[in-house]
Amino acid sequence: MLYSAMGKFKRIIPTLCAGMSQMAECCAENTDLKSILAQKIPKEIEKVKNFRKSHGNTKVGEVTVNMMYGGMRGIKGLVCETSVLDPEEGIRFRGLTIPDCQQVLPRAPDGCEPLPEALFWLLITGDVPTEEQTRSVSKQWAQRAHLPEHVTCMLKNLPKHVHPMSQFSAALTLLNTESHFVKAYNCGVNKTKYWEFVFEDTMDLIARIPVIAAMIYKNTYKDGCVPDIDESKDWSYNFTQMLGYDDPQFTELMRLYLTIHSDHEGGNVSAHTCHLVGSALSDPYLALAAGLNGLAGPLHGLANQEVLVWLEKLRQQVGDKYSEEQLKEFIWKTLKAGQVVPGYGHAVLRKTDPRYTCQREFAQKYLPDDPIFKLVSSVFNVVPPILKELGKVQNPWPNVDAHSGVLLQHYGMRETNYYTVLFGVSRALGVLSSLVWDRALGLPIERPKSISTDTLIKLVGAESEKSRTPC
Ligand code: CMX
Repeated sequence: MLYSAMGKFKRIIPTLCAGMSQMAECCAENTDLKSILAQKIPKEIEKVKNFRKSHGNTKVGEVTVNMMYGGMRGIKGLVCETSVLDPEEGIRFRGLTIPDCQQVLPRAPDGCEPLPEALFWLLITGDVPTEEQTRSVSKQWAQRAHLPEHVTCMLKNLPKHVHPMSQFSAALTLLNTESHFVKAYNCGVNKTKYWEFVFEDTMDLIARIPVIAAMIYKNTYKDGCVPDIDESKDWSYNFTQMLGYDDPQFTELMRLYLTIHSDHEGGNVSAHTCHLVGSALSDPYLALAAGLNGLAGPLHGLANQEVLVWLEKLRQQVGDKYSEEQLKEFIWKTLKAGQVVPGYGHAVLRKTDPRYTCQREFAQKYLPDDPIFKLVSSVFNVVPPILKELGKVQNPWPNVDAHSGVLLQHYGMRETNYYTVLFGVSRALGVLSSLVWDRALGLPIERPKSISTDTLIKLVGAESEKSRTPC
């Protein structure tokens, strides 16, 4: 039985849906995700093999000197199946936009937002799951959530001033005692079977992450008690209960939040790091921990913490009745101090991030009168023209991080240092889905070539420039 919203969706995007329903129909009765992947993987391996055979030496782009010094921006150097980021349109998860996902992915019985379990199924298989398939993932994650004593003990004993992202990364690193992949590798498993163990680690990891995240929250800011998981409920419900939030609206927000932060194609810092570290056959626990260490940087995921801190400073200065002039003055002060306006700009996007837009829609629906939401909206009117005026900013529009904090604080989560942990819980869905496919396709260790400036100068035939460089 196909999920009921599929019919509605087919009317919206007929061509895409024809392919999708075909794919889904062949697997729709099956709730065993691993066996579905086992059917798909050989076909995908064959497809890539044939493609490389016929087009292995076809050029897909060129590399300029600026690209090499400029963070490899624009170099097509990675393959990522789970999502694609269009500069104008924003993210598509396996071809579906965020509004598409909101329409077709299964929801909780009492909810309107997609379940992250369903998004995970979509990311890893390419199919929209049925309600039964989604429920089977919720159940598996609830059943796999147990943490070993050494991890809970370490978390309990960390000083409270250790940043929640450092706690998160440390816990994941320590948790690799549980890795199926490590055990299988040490027993000499055949490499064609690596993906199966990475898949098992992925399922365990995603199951355990909300417990780790809740422990960090409760130990650092509250009473340290984390309630048991209810196996009949979904991943986000259990997570919000463990965090100590009883409000069904906050749970709905988490379902949306955990869905939209999951994946942003392969080249962003967290995704690329996880892929890179995994390519050395470091296990999924270590690869994810590495990715999250990247997410913890203020130019990447930590920007959502930075935004709220920045908004709070702004609010302290201007209060709740402010003029555009006051906002402009504050923004210019930030820029003149040599800082970035957090939550604005993007390395790939050139329009407002649809992840910003859907969070704004959530705020308009549930918290239209929240003073910080109003401030976020006013800032949106003022920042882009100023960033354009600077002349160097490629994208003056807001990204996902400009809006997430205001929603969290509205429901009482005011611990800004914690916000990136929520981002990390979600990001695990995307980067681990890709990691399973990396091992399934047998991708090799990543090792691009680097050269020195002098070699580069020689390579492009600019030796005369070299002689002009100061000693
Ligand atoms: N405020 C001020 N200056 C900005 C800016 C912003 N929001 N965004 C870009 N710029 C500046 C850059 O710092 C750079 O200046 P210099 O040439 O003096 O170094 C110049 O504009 C060109 O940068 P760009 O090509 O437009 O942007 P990049 O691809 O190099 O960087 C990003 C992208 C996101 C790091 C940058 O826009 C930024 O720092 N934004 C603020 C932090 C933020 O919101 N990060 C979250 C991104 C989303 C995520 O990963 O979660």
